[in-house]
Amino acid sequence: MIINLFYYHVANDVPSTDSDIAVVIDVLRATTTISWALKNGADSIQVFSDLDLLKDIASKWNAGKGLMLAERGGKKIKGFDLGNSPLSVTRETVQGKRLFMSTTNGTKSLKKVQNVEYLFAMALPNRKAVAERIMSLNKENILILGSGWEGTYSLEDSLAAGALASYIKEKFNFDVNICNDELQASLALWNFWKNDILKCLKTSTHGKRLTSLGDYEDDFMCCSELDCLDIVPTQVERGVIRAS
Ligand code: 3SL
Repeated sequence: MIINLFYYHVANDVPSTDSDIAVVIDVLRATTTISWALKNGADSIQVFSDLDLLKDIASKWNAGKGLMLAERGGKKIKGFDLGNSPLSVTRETVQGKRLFMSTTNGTKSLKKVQNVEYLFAMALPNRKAVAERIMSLNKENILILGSGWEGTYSLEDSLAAGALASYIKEKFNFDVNICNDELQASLALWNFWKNDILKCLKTSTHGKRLTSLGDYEDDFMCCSELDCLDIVPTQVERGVIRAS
């Protein structure tokens, strides 16, 4: 079987969304937070670009069964229950709840590919779990989409795209086509940084941005852990993600 892998840095780079599968990555930190929230028993995550719409929909949800999570520029937004730290989505806080979520870049990428038949959110902690799920589907065309920062390239999402492609190439008996230069470069990036993921995250522009905002050491540790989660965040209806 042939597998065609494409990687795009940000939503606006995606030429068409007619792939069989889309995998959205936002290492720092949206897809890491989504993966940990689901691991910790969140019922589901509903993603929004628009904050007013988010508030409106959340206000109609069962009282006590929803949480509003929003970040802009790396900071939690006033009036929301949570920001976008994977450390904040503890079992105690999120179990059984729907998270209404909007972030600067990650949720935009999720919206961009929401019409693809199979849509997954991936971060470094669930790279292996997502790779195994997508390979089990026996589909030919896989689009990997990073989130970047306000329309520009990000090192950490490209690192994770390379990590995913590398796993697929090494572990499965398929003919894997690396279909664009973005993904070739990501594979090279992964080979360069794979033994010091934490340093790569801290070296990235967004890593530096977070560092300038405060103490994000534990967030960096959490976001740089590889293959420690068995959760596959899967879109089950447009904009709604559940663990599978
Ligand atoms: O841009 C995003 O979607 C966020 O993940 C950014 S932050 O890590 O929460 O600052």
